[in-house]
Amino acid sequence: MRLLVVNPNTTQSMTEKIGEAARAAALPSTEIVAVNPDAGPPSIEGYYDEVFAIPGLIGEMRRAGPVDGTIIACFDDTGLEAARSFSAAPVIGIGEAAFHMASLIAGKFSVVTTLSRSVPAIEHNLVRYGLASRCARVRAADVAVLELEIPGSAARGRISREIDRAIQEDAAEAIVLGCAGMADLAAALGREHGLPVIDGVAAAVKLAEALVGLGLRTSKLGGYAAPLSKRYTGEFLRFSP
Ligand code: 5HY
Repeated sequence: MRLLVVNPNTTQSMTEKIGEAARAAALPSTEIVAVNPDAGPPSIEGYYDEVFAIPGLIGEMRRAGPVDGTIIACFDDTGLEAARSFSAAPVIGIGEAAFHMASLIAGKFSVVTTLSRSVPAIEHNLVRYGLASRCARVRAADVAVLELEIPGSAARGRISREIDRAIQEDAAEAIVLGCAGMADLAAALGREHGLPVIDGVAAAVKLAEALVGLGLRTSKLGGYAAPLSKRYTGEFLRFSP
């Protein structure tokens, strides 16, 4: 099968990291195509960045052509509903994937994300997905997204300390890493802290493989129905359904 993994921000080094994490999790027979848009925010930190990342996300999906599944490699699950409306193949957000995986192995989990401004969107998603009751707390490690791309930065230490707090204060039984840019940290942090630490990229790859393996595709009977044909104007003309 062929899975498209879209990093909706424009930071190539993060896309490469995401692609490596996806390939490490994927079956040998699964082809991973990791991409990011040229235009848009270099990092998504809050609602305003998120909205300007969505055209680029849809543009990469249009450019990729036929795929068996798409993974949105941004922990806010940026543009998830629009992407599911656009594509008949399954579309998985790494946030939703990680929440579901955590709920299968822990009574309750905590999320450790980047900045506090990113917390409300994640809390909102947990409610929308029906998993808020399984999440003890969404925490911010006070790490800017692009700090994760700087070798030797203090980011890993701050994330590790926030995991300690989640274990001590939340009684968290598992940790979900709340940024695609943390994908390379999950295994080591799990060993360091002695509990499951989940990376949403790997979780999304395995869920996509499961859906494709079962022959399940996005239902087009409701909100994910294909967009109605109409002519968009101006710079969005090329997105006309
Ligand atoms: C992400 N932002 O996974 C989110 C994380 C966040 O550019 N990639 C980003 O902080 O919301």
